[in-house]
Amino acid sequence: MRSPAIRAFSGVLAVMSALAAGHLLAGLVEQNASPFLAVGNSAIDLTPQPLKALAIRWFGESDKLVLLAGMAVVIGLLAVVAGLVSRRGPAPGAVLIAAFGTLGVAASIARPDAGAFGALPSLVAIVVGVGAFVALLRTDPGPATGRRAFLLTAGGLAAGSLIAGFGGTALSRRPAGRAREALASRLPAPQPLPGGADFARVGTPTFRTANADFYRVDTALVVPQVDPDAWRLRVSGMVGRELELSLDDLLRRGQETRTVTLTCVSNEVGGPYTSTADFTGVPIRDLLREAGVLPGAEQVFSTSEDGYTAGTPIEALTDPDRPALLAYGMNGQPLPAEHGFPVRMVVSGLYGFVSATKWLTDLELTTFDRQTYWEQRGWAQQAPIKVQSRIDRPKPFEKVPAGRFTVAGTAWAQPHGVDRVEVRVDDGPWQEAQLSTEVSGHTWRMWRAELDLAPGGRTVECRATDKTGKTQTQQRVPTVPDGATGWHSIFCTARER
Ligand SMILES: Nc1nc2c(c(=O)[nH]1)N[C@H]1C(S)=C(S)[C@@H](COP(=O)(O)O)O[C@H]1N2
Ligand SMILES: [Mo]
Repeated sequence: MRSPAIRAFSGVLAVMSALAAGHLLAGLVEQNASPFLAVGNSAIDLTPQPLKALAIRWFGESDKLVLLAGMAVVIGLLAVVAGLVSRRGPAPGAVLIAAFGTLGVAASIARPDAGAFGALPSLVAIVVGVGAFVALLRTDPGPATGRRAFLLTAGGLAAGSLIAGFGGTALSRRPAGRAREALASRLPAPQPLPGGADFARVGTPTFRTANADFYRVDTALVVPQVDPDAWRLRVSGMVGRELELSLDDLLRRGQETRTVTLTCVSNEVGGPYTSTADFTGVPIRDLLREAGVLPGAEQVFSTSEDGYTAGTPIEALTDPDRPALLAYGMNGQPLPAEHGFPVRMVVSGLYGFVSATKWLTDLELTTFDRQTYWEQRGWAQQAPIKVQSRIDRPKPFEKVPAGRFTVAGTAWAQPHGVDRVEVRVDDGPWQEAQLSTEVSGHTWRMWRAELDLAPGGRTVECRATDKTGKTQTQQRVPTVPDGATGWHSIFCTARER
């Protein structure tokens, strides 16, 4: 038989061909049924909460890339093993490859968004993987002719895998071109902001976050691609009248544009998961009135295209004072795919995991008994945003000139708004910061303050107070279950000029 190196190579090539064939087929029938992605998605859903939190802390928004790369390494090693154990013939490796494939089948069927063809890509992957492995190991090892045949088979499989892999990815990115343009023409251009809404010149973010820079947090390994023509929103459960609306139906209803700062419950003190945009869509309260909420209903249980679920208390959605939208526009553009195209929820004052469902497909009026995706994983049911502030300048451990120095940052307390921000150096007296022009209580507010920094190591801290008079607590609590608290502090070194 073949040398160990050739067998290992055959294992890797066979598994690669299998995954590529499955990926191509999934691109044609069901994107997330790709064996590689299905296993990855199951891994995300099955990962214990502490490990997930660690992954987000270490890798931030690259956590999914790290997972995919890690999976590729593990699968590669298993493929090498499949080759190495097939010393006398392809049978042991073929059995192993079929066993991995079965894992893919299980993962694709178990997906909450699995469709009728869920298992097909993984089944085809098994056939291709076993077939390729047997073909590679069976090519006559005799000299010239055998080597030619092997190289031809290997080359063919490698080229085929590349084409299938890229093809599958291209197919699952089918653009929603026409509907997107129709939507774009219905969206208002962003209105000018009042002067002095941010202190971007001294290091705060801009008041509005560009769509491309808006933070992104979700469980989707690949961005769901929803066909806007086939999209329907169902409003059901404890309602007088069920609704089923197309995108056109939604566009015919009253349109509202609100500037809202979204905040993630996973944001550590000082973290980046908060951004602001103009969201355009239909007030959720209008749809609830249309459907007629029955007495006893407590939450709107929302479901996304990819099976994610969240629960929003009805009071937050019917409160006349706070924006609560089924949004299809973001900063004058149709929602980008990463942020929930075609329609997502946006509610001021609640963390995103209980209020901002992207790729929305279902709103069900229920009681709080019905558990959501994150509740099943130890997060809270009720999650109003906690007043927070962050120092953006200086950066941690930055070296700054001693003497007068402008520190600047961001604060938020949706839906009430920020009333005051104070800063202090090395446990000294609190000094009130200057606030940017208020846009609304539903958005963040920037602050700046001139500090006098004596030479040496300095610790700068800030704290905010909201419009109800509640001052940010110093007590540090972690993000689980309902959002971190504590004062952001930065250590910097002031140096004589
Ligand atoms: N379908 C779906 N919607 C989702 C999530 C998700 O994982 N899946 N994550 C939620 C969380 S935790 C947050 S903070 C916001 C983030 O929205 P963004 O990515 O547009 O900033 O989306 C929410 N909506
Ligand atoms: Mo979040």
